[in-house]
Amino acid sequence: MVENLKLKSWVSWAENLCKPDRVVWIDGDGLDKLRDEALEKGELIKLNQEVLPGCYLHRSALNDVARSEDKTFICTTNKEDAGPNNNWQAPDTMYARLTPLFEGSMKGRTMYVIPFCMGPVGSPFSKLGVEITDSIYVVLNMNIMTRISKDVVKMLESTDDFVKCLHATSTLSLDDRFICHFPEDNAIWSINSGYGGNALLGKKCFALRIASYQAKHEGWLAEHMLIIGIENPQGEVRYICAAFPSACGKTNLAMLIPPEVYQKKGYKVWCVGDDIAWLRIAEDGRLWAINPENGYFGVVPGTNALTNPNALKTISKDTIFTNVAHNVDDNTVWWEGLNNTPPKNGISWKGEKWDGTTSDEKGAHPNSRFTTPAKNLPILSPEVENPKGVPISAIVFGGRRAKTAPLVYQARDFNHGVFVASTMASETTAAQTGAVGVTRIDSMAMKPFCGYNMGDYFAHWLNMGEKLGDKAPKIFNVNWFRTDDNGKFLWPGYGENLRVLEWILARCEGEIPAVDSPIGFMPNPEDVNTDGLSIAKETLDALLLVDEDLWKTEAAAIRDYYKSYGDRLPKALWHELEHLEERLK
Ligand code: GTP
Ligand code: SPV
Ligand code: MN
Repeated sequence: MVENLKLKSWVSWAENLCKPDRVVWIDGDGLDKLRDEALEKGELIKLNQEVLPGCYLHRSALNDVARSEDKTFICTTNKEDAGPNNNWQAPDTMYARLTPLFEGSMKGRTMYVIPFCMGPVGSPFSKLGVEITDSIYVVLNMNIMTRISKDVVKMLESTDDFVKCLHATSTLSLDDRFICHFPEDNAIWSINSGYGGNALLGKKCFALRIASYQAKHEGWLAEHMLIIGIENPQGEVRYICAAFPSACGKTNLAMLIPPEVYQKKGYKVWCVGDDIAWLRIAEDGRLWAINPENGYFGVVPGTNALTNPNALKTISKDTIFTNVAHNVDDNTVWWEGLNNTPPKNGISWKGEKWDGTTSDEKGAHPNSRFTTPAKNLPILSPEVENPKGVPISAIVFGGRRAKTAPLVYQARDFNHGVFVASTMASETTAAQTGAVGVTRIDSMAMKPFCGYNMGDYFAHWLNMGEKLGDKAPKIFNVNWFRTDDNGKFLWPGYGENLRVLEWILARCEGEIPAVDSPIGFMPNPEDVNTDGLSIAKETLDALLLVDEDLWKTEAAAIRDYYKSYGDRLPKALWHELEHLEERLK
């Protein structure tokens, strides 16, 4: 299908290895036939097309419902280059371990070859990839999440610069499940998982792990960040990037609907991206961002008409639901947090009869997901296809912290911001396998996604700050998840988060003063706009409290964490830590 020799020989090599019955190239056409095949095989269930046009339900294997971090490897020649933040194996060792697993793995099946583009087609920011897979589910999801077209196929005729992504479903055996990255070879090998982040290789594997490695060498940043534009009543749009760990609120913030008082004043929010940002310093010396993706792979539970009406509208058509409950009576879908009326005649994500009352079992898996095209989002930014991207005013970091982190604070300068980001911690969620609710440091929300030693990554961030100079975005930290003594969230969150973003933008414009604290600049409580919000003054005070004892414990944990990077940890960050310890004395 293509004449590019490097691509052709790689595909023939994969064909010889995996031994499929046939090879099919994907250029965006003929997907209806594939969908029909998936329906026939039971890989997809066609939902009620009157209520949910173009929507399908997929149930994954019970052992394959989240990213498997313990099965994820960065394979660099030197172990130190992968860093303490990654599982490591030498490339030769891993190729030798995986080759027999791929051997004949597609016998009796079809091998699909998917050329795809991450980022607007034709943008100098964008990058090409080719995923080989034997899963129709992967093909259909990649078609939503990335740009797939004849134009992309054509682009591959004239370049050898593409990431080689090899995926096989195989037996889904947990023991032989591997998601391996070979950044020195621009290659990814994934086997025995069909789940999102493990199998849709354009997403975390390419757009973060491989791209972060490329970005380090090419002088840009690949980050786990949403991108939103906030339009003020004067019609000016300012863009913010925000990095929160998995299942900590990126999609919800990216699609937020302003509180009524803001709507009346004329505020609008535009979504550029909900999960990944590629950032470069442009000719004007500022930091500009594109969203490399073309759709959203979002957490379903908790999505409803109050929390995220934009998402709800978006997923009412052309959407693949994975691991939600099936309402057999009207052939629709249901999940925890949609409403209080679970189906009477339902089937749970496990494929078992379920009616919401018979057991403690959930109808939808906590990490059940929707895959939906960006073009269906009502507040999609008109800049989303702009090849230059959008200029970034502020970078926000945040996690899920019951205590410790206040609602919002600002870093004193860029280096302090890198310190704040590198030391952010969050409670684990269902987005990765393993225990939920364990607090761990997740630097820049990138710890599971940085394709190289994070000590070097911090140095790269500091270096970018130096290059940006006084044009650098201001850096902030937020926490929507602070709780009271009964474990109840103190902050209403969701659309109301715009109130915090307004403070952030006012700080960027130098419009309001702030209070200096040991951890950074805090808002004066009266500068957090609470018009139209019923929140007690004590609650707001509690949200903004910096508990110095908790922060002393935090500083000690940071010290241990930093030590794990040895001499790869930049000295500037040790200085920042000493400064924090000093101020807490
Ligand atoms: P990934 O797709 O895994 O990267 O997750 P994400 O960061 O996009 O998180 P998402 O927006 O899907 O939110 C995850 C969970 O957090 C959902 O259950 C949301 O309902 C909940 N959530 C999001 N924003 C808020 C908020 O402001 N306050 C509270 N209390 N919960 C929130
Ligand atoms: C995440 O876990 O951060 C996700 C979902 O966005 S996955 O694609 O599985 O990584
Ligand atoms: Mn994510």
